Amino acid sequence: MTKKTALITGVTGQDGAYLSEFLLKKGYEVHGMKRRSSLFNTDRIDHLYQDPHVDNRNFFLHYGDMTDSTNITRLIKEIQPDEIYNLAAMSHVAVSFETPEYTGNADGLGTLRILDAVRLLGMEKKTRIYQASTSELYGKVQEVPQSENTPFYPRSPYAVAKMYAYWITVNYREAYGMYTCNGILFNHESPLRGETFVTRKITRATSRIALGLQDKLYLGNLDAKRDWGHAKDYVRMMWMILQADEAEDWVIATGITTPVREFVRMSFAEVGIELEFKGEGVNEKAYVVSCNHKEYQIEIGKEVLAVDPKYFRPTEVDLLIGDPTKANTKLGWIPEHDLASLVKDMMQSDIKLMQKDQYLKEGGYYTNNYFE
Ligand code: NDP
Ligand code: GDR
Repeated sequence: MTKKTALITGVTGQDGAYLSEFLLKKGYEVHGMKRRSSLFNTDRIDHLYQDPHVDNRNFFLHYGDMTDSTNITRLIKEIQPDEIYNLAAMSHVAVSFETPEYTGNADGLGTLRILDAVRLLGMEKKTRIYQASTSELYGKVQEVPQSENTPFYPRSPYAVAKMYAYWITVNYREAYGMYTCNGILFNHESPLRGETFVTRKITRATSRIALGLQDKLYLGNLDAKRDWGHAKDYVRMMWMILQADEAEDWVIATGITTPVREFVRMSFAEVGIELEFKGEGVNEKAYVVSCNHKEYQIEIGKEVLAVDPKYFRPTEVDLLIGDPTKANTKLGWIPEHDLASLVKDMMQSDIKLMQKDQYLKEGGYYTNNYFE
């Protein structure tokens, strides 16, 4: 059987890293698009890197940007991918309110650039395209659980850009008979999650507080509810979507929703710390009630969490809960992780990482203190 070739945009991100690993294990030749940056931005994929001077490589990195159609067209022409996974995006909802035009360009028009390059190059029948769509499309609650048939009501520049990307993906399928699919993925997290998304911000801060490196964690809306899964389960589904007989759109979710506050409680419980939440809204705080871990000693009654309104969003998405029935029944997708194993995985990883910081601090070296 001939080796399949995949192009992954956003290869340096959480999903790009897990997907690269997954496809390499399946025997693919994997090409990743990465942006030029003034510092190395390949931490998540460094373990996959292959010296360009050796033979028989199967993992290649190319400079590129979703805002540059000349670059995208040239890459697709050179690589001749069988499958494109379009994961690149300015993916932070709160930041999209600060950079709405750029977000529209990269996340919305960027998707068009990929689709149209494939069409202009006459590769419509060769190349299958996966578009990283999102539960943020549902935005303001219309119905729960949210399925492939739930109407969209985006609530951020990010979600509006992703809505354009969703429909242009559908349109190129219908207009040109291309194999293009949307995976409408609900939140998925992992030890590789970006540090400013709420789950990773919590597991990092919890680890630092347990190790005495940080006093307190500041968060925004503790009432928001999300359907959190593990990124490893979700990248497997991206691949399954492109192997299906017909190009379709799919909801990928666990079907269980949890408030941010509960994610905090579960993370602290992983290091033996029980919390009590008191107060409401901007005055809500969390205090240590007990600590039964011999390694992590923390003062009983200590305030470890407060709300900072600067993390509130101009328009919020209050409740996401997905209905993955179609993916379960038609593609046989069953996630291996639940929320408890996700939190455990993230906490174990962050504790190890922060122990490194602890050694550095003890040695008098600077450790990263940036918590946005
Ligand atoms: P990350 O933020 O971890 O990764 C985003 C990737 O896109 C990074 O590699 C980033 O590069 C790259 N990127 C950003 N802007 C550009 C650009 N202009 N040109 C080229 N590359 C760019 O996101 P995730 O891995 O979590 O998510 C992957 C995709 O799935 C995104 O499109 C996201 O919107 C979507 N999604 C994610 C969900 C989740 O819960 N994780 C749920 C639903 C959808 P760099 O490393 O240089 O910043
Ligand atoms: P989200 O993820 O916006 O759902 O987008 P994020 O983790 O940023 O927020 C989830 C919820 O937590 C609330 N929240 C906070 N969020 C952050 N980042 N920081 C805080 O301090 C904080 N306090 C409370 C938020 O208000 C929100 O309700 C993610 C991204 O990966 C998108 O790219 C993807 O499309 C969606 O998930 C599905």
